[in-house]
Amino acid sequence: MESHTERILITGALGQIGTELTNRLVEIQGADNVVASGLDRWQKGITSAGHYERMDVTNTQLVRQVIKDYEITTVYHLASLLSGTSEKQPIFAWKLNLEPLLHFCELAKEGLIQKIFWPSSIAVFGKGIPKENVEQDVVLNPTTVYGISKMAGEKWCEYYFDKYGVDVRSIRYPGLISWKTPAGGGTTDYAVEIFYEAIEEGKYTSFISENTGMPMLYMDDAINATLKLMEAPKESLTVRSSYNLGGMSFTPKELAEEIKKEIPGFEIDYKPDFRQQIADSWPASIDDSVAKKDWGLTYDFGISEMTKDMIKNLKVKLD
Ligand code: AKB
Repeated sequence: MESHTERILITGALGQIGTELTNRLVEIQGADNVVASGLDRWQKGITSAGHYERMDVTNTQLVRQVIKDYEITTVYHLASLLSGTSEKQPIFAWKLNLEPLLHFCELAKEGLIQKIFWPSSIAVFGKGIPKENVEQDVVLNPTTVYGISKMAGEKWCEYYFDKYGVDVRSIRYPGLISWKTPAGGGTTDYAVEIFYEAIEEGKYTSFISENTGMPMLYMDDAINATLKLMEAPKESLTVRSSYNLGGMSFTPKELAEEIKKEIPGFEIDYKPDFRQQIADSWPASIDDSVAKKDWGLTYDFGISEMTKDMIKNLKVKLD
């Protein structure tokens, strides 16, 4: 493991992953070494990071200045539009999901930063790819704007590593589930919303049909995996596009059964919307053996541990 003080910039720091990743990075590196950034105005308690920059990540001049001012060594570039929102704003999604990544790669090429983390997604796989246990190296065939942007981003990461030795690392996240921050604009968001509605209303209408399986990951496991990948020695990494991460796989019906064990009487019905088509083009389960072998990926949460933890914490939060 490489253990030294880093100066970290997080983009999208107020988002679903960003909020929790920022807290963990503050614990590890100290608040003064962590700069959170996002589009919101600064307000007290906005983040646990020692610094906050209100920054549009497509503003290349400002980004360069922030990196210089804070002597940033490592960037966690999380700002992105998710799958549902990307379908509604395709051109903007392409711009936001791709251009800042290229800019960070350029800054690393110049030697201004040393390491970049960039999230990809299971959305890269797409139509015609086996549904179950999708391997690391299958041909990618995304049919969504989001998937296309993530596939292109992966290729750019690989290109900058091969050509210029830029140390950019990436994970293909499945759906992420957390009680601390709401999801926003994704196809897998039903698996977060369902918990809020189960606790507050005792029922939920799912926008994904009952037997559609998708891979999911509890946020604690997602953060641990991200930090593990970033701490791994360079030489152990064999994938420079993006690592598969399987987490757990379940359908809305299976999740509802699990919730009923904790909230008897919980009811679910199904009204699939445009996101069903997106889900239909994604895999149901993922083979993540390469990540396990290269950098020791492990998980603590399966569907029942996750469900119990979500309900326990959300009940307190929503009280
Ligand atoms: C989404 O649903 O868009 C995201 C993802 C799987 O990348 N959660």
